[in-house]
Amino acid sequence: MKIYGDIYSGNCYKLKLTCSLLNIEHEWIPVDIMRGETRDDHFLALNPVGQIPICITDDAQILTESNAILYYLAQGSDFWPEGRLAQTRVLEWQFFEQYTHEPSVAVARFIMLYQGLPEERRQEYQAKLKAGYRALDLMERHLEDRKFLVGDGCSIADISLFAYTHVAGEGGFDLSSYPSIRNWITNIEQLPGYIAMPPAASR
Ligand SMILES: N[C@@H](CCC(=O)N[C@@H](CS)C(=O)NCC(=O)O)C(=O)O
Repeated sequence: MKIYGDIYSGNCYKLKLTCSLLNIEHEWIPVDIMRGETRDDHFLALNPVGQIPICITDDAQILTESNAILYYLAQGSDFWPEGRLAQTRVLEWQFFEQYTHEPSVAVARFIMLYQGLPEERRQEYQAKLKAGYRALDLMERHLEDRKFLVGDGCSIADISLFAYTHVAGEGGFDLSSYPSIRNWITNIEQLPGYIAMPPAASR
């Protein structure tokens, strides 16, 4: 299996983390979005959308969309819980991640960490912060009396949302008033096989 990604991108790191937690062997092929590597002909032939991550399976199928790939990786493991209701709850959180959380928390981080908060994006950045805090508030309320987002164990819902939440500080978010989120982050970091995203300074 091959995974094309940027380890500092939460969408890509969530695959790396899942492979590590589930002990799935793979070749990691680094792609630099800042150098336009997702837009060259070679990459566009693999994913016409021009985005990472992508996964090429052992039988040469090209998979796109990080949360769909997590589903592919987690089938048959505890990270994809049994039962129609639990599975639907996992999907609810994953859709929330892609439509509400990632477009604010990850984009604020991109503007700050990758682009250095340029003047022309400051207004947009403030709007992303506001929307991001709304998403974090919702997670905080849900996690007040829970160890993980769905059921008693860690699922791919947690992995999806962990990816950008645990580095939200790099986007200017202050998690000090989110104790339940901070406990949840620790719960994930303590899982056997956990692998950290390398520090942003090493980018
Ligand atoms: N919905 C996609 C989003 C992927 C995405 O936004 N990828 C970014 C990196 S985090 C990317 O490839 N950006 C490069 C570009 O759009 O040119 C997923 O979850 O996989």
